[in-house]
This record gives sequence, C-alpha cells and structure tokens, in this order.
Amino acid sequence: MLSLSRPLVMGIVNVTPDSFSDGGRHDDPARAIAHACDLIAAGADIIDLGGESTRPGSNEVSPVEEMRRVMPVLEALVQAGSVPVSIDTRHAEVARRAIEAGASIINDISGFRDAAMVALAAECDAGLVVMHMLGEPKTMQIEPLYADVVADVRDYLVHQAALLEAAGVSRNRIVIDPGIGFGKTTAQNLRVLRELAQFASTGYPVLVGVSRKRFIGELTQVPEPSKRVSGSVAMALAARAGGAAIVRVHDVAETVQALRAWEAVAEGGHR
Ligand code: HH2
Repeated sequence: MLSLSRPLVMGIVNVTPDSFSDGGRHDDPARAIAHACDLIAAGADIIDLGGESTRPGSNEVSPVEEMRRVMPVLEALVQAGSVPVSIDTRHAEVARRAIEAGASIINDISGFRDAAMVALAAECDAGLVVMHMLGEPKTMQIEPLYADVVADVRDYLVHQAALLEAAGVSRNRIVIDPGIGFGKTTAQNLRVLRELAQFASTGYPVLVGVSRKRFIGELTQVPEPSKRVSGSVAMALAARAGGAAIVRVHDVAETVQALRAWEAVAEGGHR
C-alpha cells in the first residue's frame, strides 16, 4: 500500500485521440509507454492510465475500444513494475481486465455508481478513487446546480464510500475526489478548492485533479491547455494546502519540484 506521509503525484497518461490537453499525443502504445516512463523518471508516484476522454461534451467510448487503447500500455507498465498503475475508467469490464492485468487502483470518475463496479471493488483489493461528477460528461457543464456545492459533493462522496464499505471494501482502500471541472462552474471549482479541508476532514484521503483544466485557462486567460502549467502548479499547491493527499497532473516534474519546495516550508522538513 502507498504511504501518504508526503503528498503523492499521480501522472496522467491518456491513450486517447481527443483528451482536452494531450489528446492524440500518446494514442499509440509505444508513445504512451515512453511518456509514462518519462513521467516516472520525473517523479510520478502513480501512473493514471485512461482510454476515454471525459472532457465536457465528450461522447462515451465503448469498453472494447477503451481496452484496445489501454491494455498494451498497462501490461508494459505493470511488467516494468516501477510504480503502481491506476486505471481511469467508468466501465466495470475495463476495470476488471485492468485489475487482472495488474493495475493497483481503480479511478472511477462516475464515483462507483454502477453496481458492477461496486461488486468488482468488493472482489479485488485495489485502491479506489471515488470521484464526484454531476450527471454525464456530455451534459455536465450545462448549468450545474447545487444547494451548496461543498456540502453536496462531500455528502455524495461519503455516501458512495459508505456504499463501498457496506459491500465489504475496507475503508483504508478508499480515496475521495471532488471532481474539479466535472459539472462545476469556475466559481464552484474555486469554492471546492478553498474549502477542501471539509473533504479532508471526512478522514478519507483526498485526490485533486486540476491540471490544465478549463477554469485555470479562464482565470488566467490562457486558452491553450499545454500553456497552463504555472497555473496548474499553483492550483496543485492550493490543493495541498487544503489537505490533498494526491494530486493528478500532466506536468509531473514541475509539480514535484513545487511540492518539495512548498513542503519544506510547510512542514519544516529540511533542517
Ligand atoms: N480529471 C480528468 C480525468 N480523470 N480522475 C480523477 N480522479 N480526478 C480528476 O479530476 C480527473 C480524472 C480529466 O482530465 P484529463 O484526463 O486530462 O482529460 P480527458 O478527460 O479529456 O482525457
């Protein structure tokens, strides 16, 4: 099991033609594997492998196509064995194949809504990331409404975690994620980040994914996602300050360096 005594960096590898930031760059297995190796060399503690873009407005990809994209990469990374591999999927068939092939974490952006995903979670011993998303990627950004975004999202995550525990999953396998950008306006994303301590105080480790997201572009007026690195690093530090245990990022080297520096001040680590 991964230790959470220091913040962990989860490096993103999207084997997709259409992810919002790196779509089409690693959609061939050899390129995806090389990119993952670069992220590991840059200090990634975990690789999060995805075969479906879930950017706002995207269409669902079939599990067969998703497996075709991710499995060769997953197998190579598991064989290399340097860091745990997380499978970013909302499809139980894909998660099952990935676990059978040696993935250590299921990262489900639909928050284990699917009973088949809950059953799989109960059968295996993988780590589980339970993320909040309002509805579906296709429609989630159309007027997202909450009574209170922080309380609603936190209560939902605690409810989903309890559902997993009731199915037999031990609490220490669960990580919660408020799902920045998944059915949330810029103001709602900022409120969640500002009040992240309310998620951390549930007792579950918190994962935050802000990397290169649209709201950073909006706040900093940078339309091109790959140019949002500094804004993303700043947001990752804000998440860490709010108690995030894991940050999910594209720019691993930059984030690792920033976290080390921040940590030295915050924790008085380097004496
Ligand atoms: N964000 C994305 C995908 N998966 N998983 C978790 N747990 N948290 C997140 O915030 C999160 C996630 C979206 O980012 P990306 O993978 O870069 O883009 P796309 O969905 O277009 O592939």
